Amino acid sequence: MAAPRVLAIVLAGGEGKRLMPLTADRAKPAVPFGGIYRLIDFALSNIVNSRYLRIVVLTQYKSHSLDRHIAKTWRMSHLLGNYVAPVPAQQRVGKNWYLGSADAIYQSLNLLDDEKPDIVVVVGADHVYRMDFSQMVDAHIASGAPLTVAGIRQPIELADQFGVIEADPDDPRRIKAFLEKPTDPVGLADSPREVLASMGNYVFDAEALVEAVRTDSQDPASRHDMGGDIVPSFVERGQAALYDFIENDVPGSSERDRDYWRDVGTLDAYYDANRDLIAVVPVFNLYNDDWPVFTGYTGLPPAKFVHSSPERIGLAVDSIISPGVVVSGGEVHGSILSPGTRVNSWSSVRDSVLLDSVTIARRAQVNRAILDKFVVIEEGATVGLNRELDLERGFTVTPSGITVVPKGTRIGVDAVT
Ligand code: ADQ
Repeated sequence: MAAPRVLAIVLAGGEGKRLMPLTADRAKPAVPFGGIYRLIDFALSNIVNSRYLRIVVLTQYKSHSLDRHIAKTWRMSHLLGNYVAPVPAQQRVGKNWYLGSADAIYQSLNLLDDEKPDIVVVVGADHVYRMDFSQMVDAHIASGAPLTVAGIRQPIELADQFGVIEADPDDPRRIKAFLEKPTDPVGLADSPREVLASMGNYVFDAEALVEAVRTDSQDPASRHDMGGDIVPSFVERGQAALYDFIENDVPGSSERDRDYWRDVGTLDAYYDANRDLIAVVPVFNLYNDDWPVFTGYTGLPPAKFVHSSPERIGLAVDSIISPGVVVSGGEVHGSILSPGTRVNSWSSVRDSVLLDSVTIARRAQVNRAILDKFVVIEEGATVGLNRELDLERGFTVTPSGITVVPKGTRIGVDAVT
């Protein structure tokens, strides 16, 4: 049988309210991650590494920095028939401009007409993981179902953030029931503290997808959401198959990072997933050359560390340091430093995530904080040492006590501007 024609659709229009202030003026998939990446790079790298090279990215909310990143990083050769095309919402006017993810696909159905795929792989853009979608596509074809949903076990406390899948006990590859973000979830029979969560990744027979989003567009009661409306409609008709992520085996994965998947939906999850990258034996290994994570290369010079007298030392340990960073006589521990950041003498950065071009002046201290782009911590100023003070200064402090400082803020000893 000839290989099926596959089109990949990346849903990249999410607002990411729970990641505020990092999403104040960028879409969630454009949020910087791991020093040099944006969240969307993980989904796009998975698709490209799976050898699917026709990709549309549906953008919507505050998509400027996302569009720029895609144009700079992900341009492919149209001459070879390969592309990554950002497609903005089709500019509806009025309050219906921003509808759900199924509406985003409906508004872009002309792309399916042009491309005429047999199969459409639909994935979210805000997760950190490795997945070979070709394995899921093979399982989808073998199942004979028009829709396959990828599932992964997650702690039951998180069930209200996910679509929860109930597999058919007589045929575990069939989905018997699906509840979007249930508040009273039932745990798995063999593990009551876990549920099987939808990863927000789907494989559709193209015709079935077109039919489903067309029908959904006519339904005034629908929220036009993939997880809330489209998936349940297939499940109700007994037409949805399950693909368990545990079956996926990506080249170069270790025992430790094989099943890694993080929904970085909250600031704490974002912070934790960043720090997963720096474990001595990483829980998520960026150094897997068999399944690279691609991103834009900035042309910045290498990172540099200077000063090593007894009086002051410029160093970084248990950390990720990006190109263009200069650590000059300050100390960095357990942190992620993005391109262009400066750490100056007698300062200290601990257990923190610093986005691009942050400046830490002399004798400043940063502890358990996320600093967005262009933040300046002035000489002798601190952040993250006193949570009450950080709240008084108007910063977000997460439930686990991480202080988040918005883009461009200057923190002085006496004032914040
Ligand atoms: P959520 O992530 O809460 O749950 P949603 O906000 O619709 O669902 O986001 C899904 C993806 O679609 C994200 O990548 C987002 O950026 C994108 N998106 C949202 N609205 C969009 C729009 N109008 N245009 C384009 N893209 C849009 C979903 C599923 C759950 C599943 C979790 C897994 O609904 O069933 O468990 O993902 O994280």
